[in-house]
Amino acid sequence: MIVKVRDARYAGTIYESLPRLPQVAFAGRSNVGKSSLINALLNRKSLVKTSKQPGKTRNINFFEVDLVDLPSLYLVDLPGYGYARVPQGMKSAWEKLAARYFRGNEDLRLLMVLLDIRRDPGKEEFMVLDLARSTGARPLIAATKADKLTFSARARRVKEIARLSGAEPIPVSVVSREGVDAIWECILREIAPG
Ligand SMILES: Nc1nc2c(ncn2[C@@H]2O[C@H](COP(=O)(O)OP(=O)(O)OP(=O)(O)O)[C@@H](O)[C@H]2O)c(=O)[nH]1
Ligand SMILES: [Mg+2]
Repeated sequence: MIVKVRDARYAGTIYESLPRLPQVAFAGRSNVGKSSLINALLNRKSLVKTSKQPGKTRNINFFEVDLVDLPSLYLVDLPGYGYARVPQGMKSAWEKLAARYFRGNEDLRLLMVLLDIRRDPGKEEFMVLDLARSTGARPLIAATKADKLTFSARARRVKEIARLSGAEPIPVSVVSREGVDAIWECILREIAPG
């Protein structure tokens, strides 16, 4: 099925104050490509600000998306984890913000966990995968910046990430647009089953 985006707009930062719609959230380290991927999904150059400088996005930003012949939804751009380093044992600003966002959020259908295809999943990825499971949202790993590797290196990395995380990652690139349609298919499976 081809997804046609009718309109997409910034809707705010606080979901308690927004009309209820299904949500698809994007989590990952700073600079992994969350904002870029949302723009690619929406076919927009710069609806969401992207940056070479990590830690640009510090709020949870909701983008309301109207689709042709399909239900509307929010794409939710979470801040990159680890933007505020804190002493061991203390919860980071990110964890506090995320805990508030995930807790009791029945509208969150799918959590895309973005991981640079050249990196192994670590503590932060496992933490956010657990958070998704606690809400009942389906977690999925997107391996970003796939264009940075040769075809064979990419296949090796996909296998390795699958082995370490226990889930098959979707390789994506906003440069080649590889994986963009595959992610829409995963979104539709959650918001418009059948
Ligand atoms: N080559 C390549 N570069 C990418 C890709 N996706 C993102 N980038 C680049 O990576 C940098 C960071 O992208 P962003 O989308 O701003 O990353 P982010 O995850 O939103 O970062 P924060 O908002 O800081 O958490 C930018 O310079 C992007 O152009 C990709 O698929 N391929
Ligand atoms: Mg961003």
